[in-house]
Amino acid sequence: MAKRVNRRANRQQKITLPSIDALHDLPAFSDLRLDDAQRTAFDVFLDGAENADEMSLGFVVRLDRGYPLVVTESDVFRAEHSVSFAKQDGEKDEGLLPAVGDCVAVRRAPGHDMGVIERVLPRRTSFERWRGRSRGERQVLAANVDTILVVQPLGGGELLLGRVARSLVLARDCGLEPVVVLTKADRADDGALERDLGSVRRLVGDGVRVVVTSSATGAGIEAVRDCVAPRTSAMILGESGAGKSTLLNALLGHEALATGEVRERDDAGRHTTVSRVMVSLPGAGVIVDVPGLRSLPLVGHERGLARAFPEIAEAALECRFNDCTHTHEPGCAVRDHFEQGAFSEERLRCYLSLAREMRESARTLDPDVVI
Ligand SMILES: Nc1nc2c(ncn2[C@@H]2O[C@H](COP(=O)(O)OP(=O)(O)OP(=O)(O)O)[C@@H](O)[C@H]2O)c(=O)[nH]1
Ligand SMILES: [Mg+2]
Ligand SMILES: [Zn+2]
Repeated sequence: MAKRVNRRANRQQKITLPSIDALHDLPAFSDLRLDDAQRTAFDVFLDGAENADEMSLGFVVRLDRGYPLVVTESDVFRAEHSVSFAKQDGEKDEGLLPAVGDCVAVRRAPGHDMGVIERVLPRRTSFERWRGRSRGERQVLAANVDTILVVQPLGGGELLLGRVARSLVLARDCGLEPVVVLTKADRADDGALERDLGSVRRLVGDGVRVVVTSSATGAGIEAVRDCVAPRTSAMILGESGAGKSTLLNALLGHEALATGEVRERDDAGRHTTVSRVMVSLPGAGVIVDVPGLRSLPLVGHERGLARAFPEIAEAALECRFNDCTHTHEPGCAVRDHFEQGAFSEERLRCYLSLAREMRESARTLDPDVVI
């Protein structure tokens, strides 16, 4: 029995990672933004570090099966995290481990191929989701990104408006700017396109850009590029098969993600081993591609809900009952405002459904919902 376990452990260690030479479009250190807090934190850390001359500032630009690839001003190399890492402050929170986009203090001893990440420097932003069955499990999907490209495919049946709304709440909760990217426009006829675009626009309002694209015809690709300014970074969020990697290839002008990326169509959402890949777009910023995410539970994202639906959240403060569900209660200001035309039905419907979900997840602490 013990033997079998050992053999399995050995096999797991023989993971082949893509060779660095085969990776194209990696961002350079100078493509990424370093802020004052990060530089200061690095200087402070350096002060107390042993063999400080082995230490550099770097960015994590890929995670292949959890293994970080780091770029520094002068080099690109694989790294592992220092042993003490996961236990910083006595916690074993996955949120403390390096995520793609992280700015890190990395040590590389002379003659070593591998680096060791000693510290994750303060995150300017952190895009996270809850996963699993307890409140404690949060996953940082990308660090230091500015924009979330919320991808939804057209022409595949009913457009999942609720999914768009949920993604906006997650982005706003982390202080990030969402942009809705409707992909595969070539699959939708004019009537369907108009209908879907109309309902998305009524949902998101004027404050969020909506871009219609087709990687097949090239439509809208430049409009996506315009959403990712030089020296900013974005992450693509969408379900498996939504066309995220294809969109990225269209932006790059070649099949960038061919190096060992296996597209997974895992409807059960069991992406336990994942690659997260940051690429640098010609004439623009960087984008992080991640495997499709099915489950995006809302747990305690009230701030994101209020930011994504500010006029509804404000109206809710005027309701007679402070636990008003805005469905049947007397003195409900949300329904009053809605009847006066203050916001669309799409906004109201999504707001109510996400607010209900959050009430329930707060009660059961089981955010593992599938949408
Ligand atoms: N007709 C059409 N098909 C597209 C378009 N974009 C992507 N596809 C197809 O959609 C399928 C999925 O595309 P991917 O780019 O691999 O999807 P993904 O979102 O990266 O999926 P995961 O990596 O599994 O999360 C592929 O068969 C693509 O050829 C498009 O604009 N038009
Ligand atoms: Mg993909
Ligand atoms: Zn109400």
